[in-house]
Amino acid sequence: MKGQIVKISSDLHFVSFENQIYPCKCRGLFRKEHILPVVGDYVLFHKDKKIIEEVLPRKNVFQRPKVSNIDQAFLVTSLKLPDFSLNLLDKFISLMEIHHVKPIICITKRDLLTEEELNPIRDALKYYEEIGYTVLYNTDLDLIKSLLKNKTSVFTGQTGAGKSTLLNKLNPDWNLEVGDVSVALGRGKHTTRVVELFSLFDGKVMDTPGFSSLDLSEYSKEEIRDSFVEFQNYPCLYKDCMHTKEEECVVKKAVLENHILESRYLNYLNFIGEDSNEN
Ligand SMILES: Nc1nc2c(ncn2[C@@H]2O[C@H](COP(=O)(O)OP(=O)(O)O)[C@@H](O)[C@H]2O)c(=O)[nH]1
Ligand SMILES: [Mg+2]
Ligand SMILES: [Zn+2]
Repeated sequence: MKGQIVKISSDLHFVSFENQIYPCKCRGLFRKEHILPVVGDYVLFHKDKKIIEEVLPRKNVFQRPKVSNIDQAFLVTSLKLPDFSLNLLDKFISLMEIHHVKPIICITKRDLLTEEELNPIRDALKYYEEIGYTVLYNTDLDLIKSLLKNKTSVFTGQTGAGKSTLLNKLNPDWNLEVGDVSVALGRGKHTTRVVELFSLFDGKVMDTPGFSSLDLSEYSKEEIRDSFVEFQNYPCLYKDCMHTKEEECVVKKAVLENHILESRYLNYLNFIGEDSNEN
């Protein structure tokens, strides 16, 4: 049988298969071969013996939280409290692109901004749509539900952005703890928690604060460059152009001509350590 690990508790691995959960142990061989299953792993398992026999190849794997085979990430991004940050949004997008996870931009707290305040942000978001990303609001519940189908999704974003609120709306049965922003921003509260994939609308989802203390420094400059997907539309003369000090760089030209959003380019420089300014 092929199932997916949805939770791990000491040596019990909870495997989901055809809407049932089977608590399984691993073959003894795993320990010897240093095979460490994580939540999200697709496995071949024996339903009656409750033994996991094989961990299937992973599409991706994250270390913190320890999860694998994530198809898409809802980047829950608040417009206010906490303030909207293109730097943070770009960081999440890069992290997901590097891991081959599809980013979906999910905007929250639209109700806290006036139309006037919203307009410049709307312009920026239009750019993200133009380069291929889905942008939606936390009020688009039917759309979100339809996107969950047959996928393994994570909801990630800053503490206080509204992840738990949204998941509770999608599934009132969960009753996830909704944080008081002022307390939650004080850090350190929900950091250690069991990672679990929940079934929802024919898909699997996870609410995680785990990706929120983001640091791209463990990735190479080339990986970060390639995570800015729209740069690939502007092939530079030098194939390995980093779009920094090179002359005749087509990407830099596109930034100057407003074909590439300037904040994206500046954030790129920021992430590869060529510039210390945030924006
Ligand atoms: N005004 C407004 N408040 C929201 C919205 N979404 C969430 N909140 C509030 O933001 C706070 C943090 O929400 P929570 O879901 O705990 O954020 P999480 O840390 O990302 O899980 C709570 O007080 C929510 O009631 C929204 O769309 N509009
Ligand atoms: Mg939460
Ligand atoms: Zn270039």
